[in-house]
Amino acid sequence: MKKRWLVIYTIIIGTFLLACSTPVPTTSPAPSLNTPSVEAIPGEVEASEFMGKALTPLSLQGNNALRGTQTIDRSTYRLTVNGLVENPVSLTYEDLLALPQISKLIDLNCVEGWNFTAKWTGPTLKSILEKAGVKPEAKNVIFYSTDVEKGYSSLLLDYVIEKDIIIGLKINDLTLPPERGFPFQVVAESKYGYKWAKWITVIELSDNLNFEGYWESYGYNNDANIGGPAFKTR
Ligand SMILES: Nc1nc2c(c(=O)[nH]1)N[C@H]1C(S)=C(S)[C@@H](COP(=O)(O)O)O[C@H]1N2
Ligand SMILES: [Mo]
Repeated sequence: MKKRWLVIYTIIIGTFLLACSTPVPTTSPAPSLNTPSVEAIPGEVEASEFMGKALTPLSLQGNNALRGTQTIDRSTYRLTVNGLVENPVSLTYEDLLALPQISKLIDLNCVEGWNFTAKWTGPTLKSILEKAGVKPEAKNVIFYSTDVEKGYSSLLLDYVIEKDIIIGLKINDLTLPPERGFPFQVVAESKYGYKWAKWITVIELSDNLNFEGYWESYGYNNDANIGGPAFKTR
């Protein structure tokens, strides 16, 4: 009888001690893939509207990363522009910030069906390519990222120039967070999300119109026009 009470007391006191020593979570549950954690940079305020349209808050925007978030250091980052150019260049993050910055209101549409509306700010790809001087033979722009070194994706040079395609250094007025592609994401308007390359370190000018990036090599359409076929048609 005595022994039994000792056991019961031990269990009660033991449970109490364990409960007290278990740290109480101070943060919310781990965010799911679609709710990236956004750490605000001091002094930056997220825009909630642009050109009379409500923006999707970053906390509600989707996030896709085939090999997880890539962490790129701002101070050592270099963007190389090479291939069919007059003189290859290597640009710092500050070089990108020093170019004329343009803001656009554009929806990102993932081919999986989710989308969001954001304000994107950054220089045009044209202004970056001009620094290297594009050779007339160049037809295709290939983006190399830290998660896909053989070339993540590509966009036709004509599309890049005619549509004044920008790179997004900022989204809703906030510096692009690491999980969203820091230092930038290609704002490939009118194309499905898989063309919106993130974590880019090299831009290659090429005459190869048959280049296939990561998703394209798995059968996704190289045109990737929103409303058009998601997969290769032949
Ligand atoms: N380097 C790289 N870029 C990428 C991806 C990726 O996995 N790696 N995912 C793409 C896909 S499928 C989509 S829908 C968009 C999503 O952008 P977001 O995660 O910033 O919302 O990024 C695209 N860019
Ligand atoms: Mo996507």
